[in-house]
Amino acid sequence: MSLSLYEKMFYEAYRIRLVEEKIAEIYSSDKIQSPVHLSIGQEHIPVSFCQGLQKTDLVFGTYRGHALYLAKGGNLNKMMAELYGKKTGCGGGKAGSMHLSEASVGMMGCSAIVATTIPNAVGAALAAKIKKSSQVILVFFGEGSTGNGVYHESLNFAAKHSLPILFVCENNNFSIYTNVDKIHSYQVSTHARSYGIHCQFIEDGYDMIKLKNLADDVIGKIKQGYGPQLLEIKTFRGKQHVGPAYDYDIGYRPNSQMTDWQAVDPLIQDKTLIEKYKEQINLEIEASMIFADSSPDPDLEDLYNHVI
Ligand SMILES: Cc1ncc(C[n+]2csc(CCOP(=O)(O)OP(=O)(O)O)c2C)c(N)n1
Repeated sequence: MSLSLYEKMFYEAYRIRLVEEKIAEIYSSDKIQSPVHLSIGQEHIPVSFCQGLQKTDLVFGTYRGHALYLAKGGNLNKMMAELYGKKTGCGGGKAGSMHLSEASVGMMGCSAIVATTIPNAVGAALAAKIKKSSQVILVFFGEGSTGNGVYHESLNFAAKHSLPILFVCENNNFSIYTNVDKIHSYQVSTHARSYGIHCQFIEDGYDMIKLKNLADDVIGKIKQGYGPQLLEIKTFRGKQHVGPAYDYDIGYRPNSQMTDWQAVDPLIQDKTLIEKYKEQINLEIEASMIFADSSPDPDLEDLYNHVI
């Protein structure tokens, strides 16, 4: 039986939610060998954007990359093993949570250094254009990244060379603990227009179907040669910037923001689909943890592999 588009996307996003909730639950056990930046509250965005992509289309992300890795078709066992620092991980246990990649499905990488994958993505878009491939390149980043010079250089270069790239800004309103209004004198999607890039701001970012249709439309235009585009999506980071906890008790954002999010998040509100899929997904997650736990550690000589 084929699922409706909504149910398919719900399933994929809810699977990521449960994976990250499990990561948060086991974090204090120290099985996970790196810091974790959870995307709880934002996971439906990569899911919506990756629906219409081919394996050959390329995505780049940030340290908050679990959702993008899984949405683009990355393997859960390999992701969990990577978090555990194991040889069977997608980066051989050397990349950790912040540097997930899986080139075979077009997940090209993430970085702990803010904004650095934006020029990487522009480079991939330039290569796609030179090769006359039909690929589109997507790069996901937070609004805080737009304060980095390389973001502006990247937008300018992409616009000047009319590259096949979609800039996806997940605006969760915070750069760590700082409200973005205290940092930037501009709104991302308004400002980026000055580079000649077509931009849209999506205020009600929790409607997955709407987001998917918009992504398809914009990606279709890029594939037809319209040049780069930028979408800024209003969203919400459910947990602390880095780590497994909620952080509403420390005072930098009001509790009401959490309740506003919870009221609109389908992964909280759609009780019917939650009941339908929770157990099945949790079994898959348990299996991935057993896989990670029973995998070997990297060998000493692995330190010298994949380095120039
Ligand atoms: C070049 C650089 N500057 C500063 C930092 C420290 N830092 C890590 S995450 C972060 C906030 C980034 O916020 P945003 O881009 O909005 O992404 P979010 O964490 O909200 O997803 C900062 C300043 C860093 N890792 N790299």
